[in-house]
Amino acid sequence: MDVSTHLKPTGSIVILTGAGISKESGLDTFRCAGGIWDKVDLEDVATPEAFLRNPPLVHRFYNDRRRGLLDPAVQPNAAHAALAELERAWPGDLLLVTQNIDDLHERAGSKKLIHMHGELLKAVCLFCRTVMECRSDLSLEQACPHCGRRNGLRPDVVWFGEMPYEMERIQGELAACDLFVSIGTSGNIYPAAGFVAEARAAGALTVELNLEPSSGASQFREAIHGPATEVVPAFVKTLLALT
Ligand code: BV8
Repeated sequence: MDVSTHLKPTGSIVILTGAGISKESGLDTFRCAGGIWDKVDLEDVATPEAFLRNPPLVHRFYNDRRRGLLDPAVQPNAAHAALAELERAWPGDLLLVTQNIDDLHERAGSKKLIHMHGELLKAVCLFCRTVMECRSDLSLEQACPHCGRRNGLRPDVVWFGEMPYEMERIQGELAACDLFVSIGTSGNIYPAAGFVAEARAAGALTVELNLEPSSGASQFREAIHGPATEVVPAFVKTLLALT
């Protein structure tokens, strides 16, 4: 494996995760058979226009997912735990960028983490822009606890047509990394799907860990296919054997 022969223990690593890493924790993916976009049209629930058109429908979509995430049966899995261990043990820089809005990486212990598509357990007020914890249902009728206005609370997630969070920081890390690892993402959503090209242009090794080849599989130098709870711990073990 090129990683074993080319990556130095002082190398910097950027990891991108998608819905596939949380699948074995019991959370649905988007584009697999029976996934989220098989049940609802993203144009109806995951755009600013959808929220303006029918806020109760959008709130119901995210309220259902938030309740699902808070089900005690949903716990971080061995892949989340392996990435937290890698952050603790890797001597070089490491940044974990997730497209996921669940909190399973945090609960597994990851700290150097960016939620580029926001967080299901946070809400934002359209009027005062305050971001707050949110562990119960949201509705328009609720008043913002900070400015007191009603009709302004929405999930703090990035919808289609909205700018993902911390893009400058992410692109700076991609331009400087020695290894880019993509885990559990179909490679269909931009700008995340373009990160592999940015990392390659910077001279980084690029590896895809996924159940099956993603849409961007041909752009990766290496690919390891299988369930995340198997391939991620094995890959982390290979990396830590270099230190
Ligand atoms: C933006 C909301 C611009 C929260 C989501 C080119 C450049 C830039 C933008 C675009 C572009 N082309 C098109 C666009 C627009 C658009 C886009 O990408 N459209 C697509 C349809 C082409 N992008 C945007 O709108 C983005 N914004 O670009 O803004 C801008 C510029 C200036 C000023 C303002 C704005 C915003 C994109 C974010 C949208 N929000 N979600 C939520 O509800 O969750 S996207 C949604 O898809 C989720 O966030 C999800 O994370 C993301 C990606 O999906 P995946 O995570 O990959 O999940 P998927 O189901 O697809 O795949 C799962 C994979 O796991 C599969 O491959 C499967 O095989 C694998 N798997 C399954 N089980 C396992 C497994 N792997 C391992 N183990 C297993 N057990």
